Amino acid sequence: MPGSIWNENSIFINRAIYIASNPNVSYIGNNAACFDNAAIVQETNVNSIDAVSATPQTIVAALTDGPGAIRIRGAFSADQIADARRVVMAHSEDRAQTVTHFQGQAAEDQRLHLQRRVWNLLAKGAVFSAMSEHPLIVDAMRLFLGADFIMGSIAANRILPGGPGQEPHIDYPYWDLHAPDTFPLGINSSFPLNAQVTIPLDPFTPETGATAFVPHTQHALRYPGEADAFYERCERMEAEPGDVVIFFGATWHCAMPNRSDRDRSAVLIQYLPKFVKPMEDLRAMVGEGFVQRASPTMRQLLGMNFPYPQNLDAIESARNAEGRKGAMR
Ligand SMILES: O=C(O)CCC(=O)C(=O)O
Repeated sequence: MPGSIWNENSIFINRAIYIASNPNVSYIGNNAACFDNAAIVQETNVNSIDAVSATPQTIVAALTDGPGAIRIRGAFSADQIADARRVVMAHSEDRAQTVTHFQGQAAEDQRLHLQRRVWNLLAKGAVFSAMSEHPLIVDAMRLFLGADFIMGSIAANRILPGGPGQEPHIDYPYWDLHAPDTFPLGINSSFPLNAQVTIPLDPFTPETGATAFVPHTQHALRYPGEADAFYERCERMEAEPGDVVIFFGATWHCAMPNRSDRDRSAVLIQYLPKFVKPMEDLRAMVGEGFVQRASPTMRQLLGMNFPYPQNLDAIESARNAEGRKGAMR
């Protein structure tokens, strides 16, 4: 394998080439038909692309047959980034004790305070609505997760100088797949149940703790373990403020330690298909006023296009709620 498939101007190797050139890797994708498709045997340079050239199709290709992640240059303005960063810093200055994930080691080492989350960002600034409704991202998510996809979480992850990295993992709803018996028999990544968006608010470099990921690990859905040599195989999601990284959360990844003398913050957005229970109860957290003012896209992101679960027993008037014909939910 080439040393890096993530750097600027490099090309990514798609799944078929990756597997062919790695005989020891047992990434047998779930969609066997892909291997018969000559089109995906071509190398494609979509792992880093500018916002003007990116299309939903290039993004989805990178998440499915590509390495699992794509960086889009220049998706957000300097003003948006500055606005978001100001809010995140203000809300995390004295809130070291928020819930976090994959930080078992940091908790044991008493270093949790050097990594801070800011949850419920929609309620903390209009810029976060704009970020989550970015038209290119929304169109890509419609293609990847289905037209009625929802937002499961929008939060910031701030790692202070000297702050710890995370345990290599995969994301919600796969995040406890280390207990596979709690998932349906035969679960696989042939269709996605998650997409992640990282919007760096500070430079993401190896020194500041840019997210690490192992390309192509999304093809075989599995929680990474000790024997997987994550740190020897990983690439870094290096990016500048204004860029956005979109990845399939089934790709092994983690935040890395911040070895610099500056903060490293990012907005993290989780998107899900309409039927997956969201991780943050966004609809309740934003409040009624926000919902009243919400755009049609935002109402969809809050799950309002998909009205289940419902107390069907409490609906008084008889009606047909589902089906091709005459459905009224
Ligand atoms: O902040 C990062 O670099 C990644 C965070 C992440 O993967 C997570 O919290 O699940």
